[in-house]
Amino acid sequence: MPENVTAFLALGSNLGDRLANLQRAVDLLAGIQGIEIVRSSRIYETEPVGPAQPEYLNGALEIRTSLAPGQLLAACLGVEDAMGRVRLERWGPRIVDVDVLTYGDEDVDEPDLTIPHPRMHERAFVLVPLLELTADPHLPGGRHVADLRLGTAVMTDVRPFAPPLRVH
Ligand code: GSY
Repeated sequence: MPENVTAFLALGSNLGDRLANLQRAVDLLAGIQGIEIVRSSRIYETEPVGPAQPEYLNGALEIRTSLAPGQLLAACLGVEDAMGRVRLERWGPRIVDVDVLTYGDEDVDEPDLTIPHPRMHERAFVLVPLLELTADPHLPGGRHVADLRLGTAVMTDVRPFAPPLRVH
C-alpha cells in the first residue's frame, strides 16, 4: 500500500440541487477507507464549457490517500455511480463529476487514467478553485501556474457562490 499521498480532486454538478450534490460527494468520499478529506475550496458558479447546458457549480478538494492512482479513480467513479450519475453524452450535464487532478507529483499515463488531468490547465472552472488550495499544482507537461499567464479574465465565467464544503 503506498504511503499517504496528497492529491487534488475537482468536483462539478449542474443538475438538481447542485450544492447538495457536491456536499454528498464529499461525504461519500470521506467514508471510503484510504481517503482523508483535508480541505475544500470555495464553490464557484461557472459558465458551462461544451454544449449548451445549465451552469455548473465547481470546487476542488485536497485529500490525503493511501490508495493507488487507479484505486482512487475507481473510488471517484464509485461515488458518481452511487449518486445515480448516468453517462449519456460525453460533455453533457451531470448530477456530479469527480475528477482526479493530481496525485502527488506523479505522472500517470494509463489507458483510462491520465494524471495530471490533461485539460486542467485550460479550464478556469478547475484552476480557480484549485489555486485556493495550492499555489503551484502539478500541471500537465511540467507547466507551472506562472507559465499560464492567467489574467483577471480567468474570473470572467467563474463567480464565487458558496463557502467551502464541510469536510469533517
Ligand atoms: O469537465 C467536467 C464537466 N464539465 C464542466 C464543469 O464541471 N464546469 C463547467 N463550467 N463546464 C463544464 N463542462 C463540462 S463537460
